Amino acid sequence: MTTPPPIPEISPEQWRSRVAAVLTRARDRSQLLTDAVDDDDLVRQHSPLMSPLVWDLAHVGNQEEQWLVRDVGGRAPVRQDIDHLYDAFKHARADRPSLPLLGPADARSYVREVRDKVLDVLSHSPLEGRRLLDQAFAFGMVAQHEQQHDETMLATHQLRAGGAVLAAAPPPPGTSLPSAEVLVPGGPFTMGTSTEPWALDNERPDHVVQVAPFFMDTAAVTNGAYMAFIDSGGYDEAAWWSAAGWAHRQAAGLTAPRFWQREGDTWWRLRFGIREQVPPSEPVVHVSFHEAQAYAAWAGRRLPTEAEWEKAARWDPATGRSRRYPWGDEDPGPQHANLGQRHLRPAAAGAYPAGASPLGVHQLIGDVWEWTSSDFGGYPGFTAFPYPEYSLVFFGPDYKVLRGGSFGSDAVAVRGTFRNWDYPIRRQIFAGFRCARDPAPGEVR
Ligand code: AVJ
Ligand code: FE
Repeated sequence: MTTPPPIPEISPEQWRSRVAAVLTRARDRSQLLTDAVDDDDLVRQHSPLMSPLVWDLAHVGNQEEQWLVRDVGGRAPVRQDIDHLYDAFKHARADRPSLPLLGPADARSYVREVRDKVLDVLSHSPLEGRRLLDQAFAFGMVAQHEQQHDETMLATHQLRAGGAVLAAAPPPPGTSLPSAEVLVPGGPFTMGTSTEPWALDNERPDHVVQVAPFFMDTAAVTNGAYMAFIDSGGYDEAAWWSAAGWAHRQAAGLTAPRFWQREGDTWWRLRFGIREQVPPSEPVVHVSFHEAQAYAAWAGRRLPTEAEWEKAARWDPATGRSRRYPWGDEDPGPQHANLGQRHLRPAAAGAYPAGASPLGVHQLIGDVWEWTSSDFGGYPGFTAFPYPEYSLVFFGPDYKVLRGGSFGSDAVAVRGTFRNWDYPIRRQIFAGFRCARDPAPGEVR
């Protein structure tokens, strides 16, 4: 049961070409997101929840400089003087616009200069002999970091006022699923990983978890289902909400997902500068944990725990083994999941049959991040690596875990074990949810 997924032996040359590919893909995305708007838009703060786009760009370069140029490469600093400006713990997002940040042209040339040095470091690094170097971990970490900020920048685009500047093809259409829910049998499964080369500290180590039998929805909750919750007065009925959720719903005046507007009987939404009718069959997105939890209670269901989510996503009933992804051990391809900002919206249920789990749960990876009922914490045996500010300082009851990635997440930054977290009131992230339930008495032997 604890047999880890097979990780093929990869030569240093193969690691180098893989690293170059993921770093280039991340930079292409960062450039697309920052070249899409003018300089005024780059330095402006589009929401107090977000940094100016030009901060994200230089922050990505500064992290890359610190880990790969200075630490891994042992090279002289490029711009040590600006470290403090791009330290996320020194200045809150709301205060970042008033810092003496690099302007757009300087930020662009800074990240280019850092990247040129990093490609040189990569070509000379033995990629072994230190934990940071083994299996090119530090390079994978930096590529994931840039892609995480690319998703954050996409969220900033969604908050930005003005016309559309991003475009993408629609995702594949939905198909009907044979059932709305499946039974996930009770028993042990292996959660987390000790072998996935670029898994971050909070995904480690692997450990056996007992999960009681439960039913998991085969698809995420749709806009249409969520409209029924609104129409039935769900936002006005305290009984569906937790105490904290209800207090927040009252204080923030929540009445619908973020970016929705009602006109008569029709729901409209703003999506990257386009106003459109809310498509009923797409997964709902831009809801807080509290809204997800209230919907689930209204529906007579509940959110899955993080362990339940991961068992539904990774556990293979044929072997008892946990796989890297719902579809198996292969890296995500376009047939498996809606990832990588290829489409700027979630896909309807059944759009990725090749990505389903062995139990028949669809679209666990991609489309929308899925809120779980679990607080963010360390697995038994957790050790912070390579720095406590990635995960450790966020452990505790303030943050809820989200799983699976969204249409805005890149394949390098999502896995069956990947863990995201945010405050339960946040809605600017591309978050939706799916429901689970306990078996009725006598329903499962
Ligand atoms: C894992 C998405 C919560 O954006 O705060 C980026 C990722 N950490 N830079 C975040 C991260 C440092 C992190 N999340
Ligand atoms: Fe960061």
